[in-house]
Amino acid sequence: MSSSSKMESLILQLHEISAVKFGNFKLKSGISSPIYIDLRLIVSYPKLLLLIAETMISILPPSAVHDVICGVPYTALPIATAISTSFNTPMLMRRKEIKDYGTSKSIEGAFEPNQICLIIEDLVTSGTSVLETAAPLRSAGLRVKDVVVVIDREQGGRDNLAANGITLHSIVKLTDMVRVLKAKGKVSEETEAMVFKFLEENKKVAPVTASPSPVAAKDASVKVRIPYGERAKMTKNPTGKRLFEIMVKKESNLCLSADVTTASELLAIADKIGPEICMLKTHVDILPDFTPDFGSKLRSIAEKHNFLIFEDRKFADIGNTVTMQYEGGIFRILEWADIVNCHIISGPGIVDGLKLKGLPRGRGLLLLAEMSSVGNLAKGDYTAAAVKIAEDHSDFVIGFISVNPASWPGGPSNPAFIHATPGVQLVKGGDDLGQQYNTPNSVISDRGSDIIIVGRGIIKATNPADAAREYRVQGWNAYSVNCK
Ligand code: 5BU
Repeated sequence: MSSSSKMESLILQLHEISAVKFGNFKLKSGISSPIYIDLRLIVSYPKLLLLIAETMISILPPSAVHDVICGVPYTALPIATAISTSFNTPMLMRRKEIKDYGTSKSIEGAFEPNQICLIIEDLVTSGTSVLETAAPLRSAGLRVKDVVVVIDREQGGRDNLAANGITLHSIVKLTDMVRVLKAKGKVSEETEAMVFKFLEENKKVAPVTASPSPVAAKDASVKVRIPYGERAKMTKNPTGKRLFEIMVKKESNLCLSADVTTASELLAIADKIGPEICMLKTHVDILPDFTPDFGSKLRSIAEKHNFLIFEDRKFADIGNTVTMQYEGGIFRILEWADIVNCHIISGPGIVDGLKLKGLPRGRGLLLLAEMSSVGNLAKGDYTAAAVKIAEDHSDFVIGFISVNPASWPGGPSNPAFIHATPGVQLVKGGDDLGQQYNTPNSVISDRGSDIIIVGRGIIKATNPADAAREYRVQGWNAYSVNCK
């Protein structure tokens, strides 16, 4: 059989088992599509599964060499398994959920650093799922250069993947598939025209996460970000500017929340994770072994690795009191923290107070516009008041602690302001005390934030340095795919 008749036979078989459906379907990205492809069904047709596996490998150019393969969970797992057994190529598995017991590994299977891993996927729309699998593979030291898929929906995936250094190979493009089905009398001319029109109108689907917020889903195809480097030029505050610049230089929008139990552990983890982060967040009042030289020690580590220090002090009192709390006491926060944050519950006087001390030193302030915990009251008018206060003090306020800035009326506000979001882990969830977690991609891509703040996701990982790298890569990918 020639390769084109093999392709036709494969397309017809997929149609035969109803893996290709025509109608009106809502896609993961939120858009409605006249065609839907469900390759989960192929597990019931072993011969077809094998044919797909063999065809995938046969279409690869010689440049797509690889040592191991990894399927994107879950639909592509059986395809990857079939390829692995047919071609005797070792397989890896990426966990979608990372356990917090046992080894906590996100990649299962044996591999060596620098080995090349070919990603196997059933179908590509925007390429998000492929990127979500590539990130932990790369974090684990593997090289990812190619992905092979059964169907390319031709909706931007190729470009989004190329922007992340991954070449897309597909058995069949959606337009070719519909053309073959039309030629074989399986779909009408009207259906064909409808699918082509849909593809024409939806050429570019921005990457989204598995559970996009309604706002993000609605706007998924039009999301474009202003690069951090451009925003560095818009901010009036020197610390805000430096933060954007560090993010660009280190390709990191990761802030480590160093919630360890001693100052010596904190300094050790700051040194270890320093290369991965743009900012390190402290709660200095939880450290029993705090000594007056803590600040200078931390600052020298921050200089060594080029990150900023953010003391998550959450000031809340009247202006006069916070000036003393900021500068004085045992901790002398003003001496060593580049950035602090405050509630606005007491009104704008708190910002005046902090500014009095902080601005002459070039420090910056984040306003608590939202919080990550269940049932918190920072929303609606409160959030809007934070935005207003920030605008009135844009020389000192560098941005916000936010949770979903994309949902704010008018979007994430003036691009000079930065959004930092706590409550981030690799899987959505929460703890027993009200913390709520979203994924790096959902926080940066769907919710329009700029910085992910990660605590236990890194601190409690078996290998915090590996975990930090994974968060950095995921956070950065989520930013860069929408940044043109
Ligand atoms: P976690 O281990 O990633 O859950 O830690 C989150 C950190 O962010 C922790 O230090 C909190 O005090 C901090 N945090 C938060 O979780 N939610 C908020 O709304 C604010 C800060 Br503000």
